[in-house]
Amino acid sequence: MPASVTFFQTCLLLWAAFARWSLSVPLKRADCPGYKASNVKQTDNSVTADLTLAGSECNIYGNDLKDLKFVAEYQTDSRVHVIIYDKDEQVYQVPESVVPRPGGSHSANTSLLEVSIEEDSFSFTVTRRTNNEVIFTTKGSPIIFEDQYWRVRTSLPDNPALYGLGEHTDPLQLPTSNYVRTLWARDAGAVPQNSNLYGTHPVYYEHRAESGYSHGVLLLNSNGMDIKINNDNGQYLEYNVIGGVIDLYFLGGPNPFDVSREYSEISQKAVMMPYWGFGFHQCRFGYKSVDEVAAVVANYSAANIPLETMWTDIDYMDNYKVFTLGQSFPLDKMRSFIGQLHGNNQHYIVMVDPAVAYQNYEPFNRGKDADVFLKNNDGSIYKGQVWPGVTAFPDWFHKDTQGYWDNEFASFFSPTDGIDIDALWIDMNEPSNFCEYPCLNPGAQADTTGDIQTTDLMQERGLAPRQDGAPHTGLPNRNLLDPLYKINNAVGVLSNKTANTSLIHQGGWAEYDTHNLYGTMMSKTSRGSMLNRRPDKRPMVITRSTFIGAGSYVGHWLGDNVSAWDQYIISIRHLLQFVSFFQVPMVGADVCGFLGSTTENLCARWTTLGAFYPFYRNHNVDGAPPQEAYRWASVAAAARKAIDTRYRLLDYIYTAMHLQTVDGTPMAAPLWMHYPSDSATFAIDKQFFYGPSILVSPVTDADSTSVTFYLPSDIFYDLFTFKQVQGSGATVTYTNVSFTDIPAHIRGGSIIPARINSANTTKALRDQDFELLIAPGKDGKATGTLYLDDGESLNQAGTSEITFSYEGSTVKMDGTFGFSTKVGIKSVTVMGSGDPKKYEINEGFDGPFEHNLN
Ligand SMILES: *[C@@H]1O[C@H](CO)[C@@H](O)[C@H](O)[C@H]1NC(C)=O
Ligand SMILES: *[C@@H]1O[C@H](CO)[C@@H](O)[C@H](O)[C@H]1NC(C)=O
Ligand SMILES: *[C@@H]1O[C@H](CO)[C@@H](O)[C@H](O)[C@H]1NC(C)=O
Ligand SMILES: *[C@@H]1O[C@H](CO)[C@@H](O)[C@H](O)[C@H]1NC(C)=O
Ligand SMILES: *[C@@H]1O[C@H](CO)[C@@H](O)[C@H](O)[C@H]1NC(C)=O
Ligand SMILES: *[C@@H]1O[C@H](CO)[C@@H](O)[C@H](O)[C@H]1NC(C)=O
Ligand SMILES: CC(=O)N[C@H]1CO[C@H](CO)[C@@H](O)[C@@H]1O
Repeated sequence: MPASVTFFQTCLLLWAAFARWSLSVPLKRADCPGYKASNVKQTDNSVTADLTLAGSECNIYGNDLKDLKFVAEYQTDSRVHVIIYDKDEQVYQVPESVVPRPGGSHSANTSLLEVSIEEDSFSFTVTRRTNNEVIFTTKGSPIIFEDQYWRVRTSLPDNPALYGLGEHTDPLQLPTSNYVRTLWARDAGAVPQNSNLYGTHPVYYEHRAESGYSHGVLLLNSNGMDIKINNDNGQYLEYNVIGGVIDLYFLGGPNPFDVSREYSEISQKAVMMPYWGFGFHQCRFGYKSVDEVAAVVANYSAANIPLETMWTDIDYMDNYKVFTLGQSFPLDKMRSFIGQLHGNNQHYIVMVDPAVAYQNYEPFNRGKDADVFLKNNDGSIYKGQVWPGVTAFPDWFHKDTQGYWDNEFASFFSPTDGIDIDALWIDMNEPSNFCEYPCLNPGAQADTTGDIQTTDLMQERGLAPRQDGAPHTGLPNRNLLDPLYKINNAVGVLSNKTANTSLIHQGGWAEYDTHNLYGTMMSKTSRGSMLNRRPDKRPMVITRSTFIGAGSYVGHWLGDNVSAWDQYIISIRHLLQFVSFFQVPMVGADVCGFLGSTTENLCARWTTLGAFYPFYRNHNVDGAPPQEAYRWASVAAAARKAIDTRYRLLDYIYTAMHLQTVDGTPMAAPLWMHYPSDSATFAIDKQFFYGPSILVSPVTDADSTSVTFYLPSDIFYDLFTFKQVQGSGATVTYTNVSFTDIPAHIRGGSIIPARINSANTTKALRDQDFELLIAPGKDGKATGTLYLDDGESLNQAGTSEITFSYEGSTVKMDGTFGFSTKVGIKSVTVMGSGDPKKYEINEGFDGPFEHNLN
């Protein structure tokens, strides 16, 4: 396109923006009229009202909508749904196909929460019935609802303890002054703070110190937004959203874990991962050949460090084209390498990106023929620029995309004559686009040394009728590229470095509205394709971009972090968001750091910390010095020790994950969730609970062997020595933490079923017997659980759900025993104020037992 045309268009756009701006100038924000409620109806389980604009429009960032509907539904004893939407139901709503709604109906009288409204001027308030605590109120801040902007503000108590609103790397307890959380999925290399990152989870948890109760608030909305938290005019939280409806779910708790469980009813329960997925993983970007990948596996073995799973980044592809193999990764060698891994009970994972090279090759041609790529308004395929150069992007809304993806997976990842992967890694699905907006010629910015496509090759079809005007697909005539309200996207305009937001998906959904869903829709489709090729086994899919509900399909690695001490420790708060608040439990950061050069001490420390991430993978960027655990003696020693600990505890954490998949109880949690009445815990995000009972307190300072950490007022026992440590609600300093160690404590009151010995693979681990580690609480009692299954079947033939209890000197096992196994419990170790006492027993997992240890 000639530059002059572009210039002319720019002038037009500027003029149009100016015209709109000048229209809105006379009316100030303070003058927005708000709404007036009428036709208010209260039933046993709902409140409904009609809302009409209460004065002349303020049109601050578009056009005010005149007629709205208000609906509050009591859905369960602890959940209330409040939705404010346009009377004509044109405004975009997150499709049920992506986030199915839980529904439900419950009597208002017996709900934990109560919704009340004021009619003129309209406001709504959610209170907790038991103590009249105001959880959320719009009183004093008129609601603004325009075609491309809406605003809702709730006032909050001073210094509120707020969490969530990810994905971010900011403090776990969110700042309350002058703070903005922008939600707009982006490829955020180096995971900076104060920035929008890969995923969007518009849910916050709030803990009230005074009452000791917690609640949660989900905004079920996928549009770009700024959530402002400030105290410039009283403390408040304010949503500034560029589309969609006001769709809020209030979760009444009352304890913090209840809020997580209540949220899991909306996000859907997290999907269970295979047992082997908890093994130790090695990856890097920059392995140049299958021989090099195989050498890494051999070197792990030679170093006697158990490697469960080997990974390959995009290096395996031919010029980074998905569903191809490069010259140094030929099919025969790949098949024999993978065959060897499988023979040793090890596993293999590769990356797949959504962007398909816009080139004359089969996977592209088949996608073009199936018409499943995102299209411009003129019917041509939308082009961006990703690793292979010019690319097309699958439209996950298209009815045939699942079939297309299934077919590519079935052939490329065929167990009989393709790359027989055990699990999948998906990346770049924000979607990431290297091309800067307006990206008029992605080819020009692409690497021109690779295969170059010519558009002549492409007989593109016209645009299928996609804008079908169905309800909730969005108001017409919006500016989908440059709305007047500018969210604080770290890379500027909405479409920069991602897909053009004016694109329309099949079904009429605008990318403007559905951008934040792209990664989760790819996750769902990819999980489907993995299941299609191997219907009987649990898929493990690890994704970068996530939205509400992603955990019901996939896990998440925390993206492209940096090999730096601050990031090692920040990984904890980044991880806890996902496990504890967003119901995406299978998460972990790249151990030793991804970008830049790690150091021996950092890598050793990170290897010991990573052993307590649900997902434990060492990963490194191309060009950086190698960082496999065997590269330094201290890191190798740290890895052997950390993996030994992790594996002996693997069934304990597998049990915790299983519980999360059943009822939403987070498998890892910050301290405040366990000690909600101890305000000293509210801001702690350098320590965390791994499973219900193990408190991990890593060394936090660079190259240090000392750490000062907090122990709540409770009994703890050192995880390694079993020595009792009385916590007193104060910090404790250890000055003796070698680089192969990490402080960890068992909370009194717990029974941990552990394997007596570790093993070189998780398969061999499953043949090891158990011991019970009993850590009595102040009252001398302890309890624990164990879940057993075959570790990989989608539908289990039989499972065991076992409970342990200890009281006096009696240890009991009870529960259901449907999983048949040869292994059993060989000993019981009871901790106490003196030395731990070990008792030999010999019990199988086929029925209850009771032993008096005296
Ligand atoms: C709920 O409370 C209202 C008014 O207090 C009462 O009329 C109604 O019978 C109650 N409903 C139930 C199910 O208890
Ligand atoms: C594996 O170990 C050998 C011997 O120490 C070393 O020469 C080689 O560079 C290592 N290769 C990789 C990929 O780690
Ligand atoms: C993005 O959308 C705008 C408006 O439709 C259009 O002018 C521009 O060419 C688009 N860019 C691409 C790369 O499709
Ligand atoms: C797009 O992002 C880049 C940074 O990656 C920035 O330099 C550029 O100004 C942005 N362009 C627009 C139009 O916002
Ligand atoms: C480190 O010191 C603490 C207290 O000073 C002690 O309880 C712990 O056992 C020591 N750990 C090691 C590994 O020596
Ligand atoms: C793991 O394999 C190594 C040999 O590679 C062996 O020396 C070691 O004993 C094995 N460890 C376990 C726990 O089986
Ligand atoms: C969370 C965090 O520490 N992010 C940092 C990652 O690295 C980049 C580049 O070094 C920093 O800018 C971020 O602050």
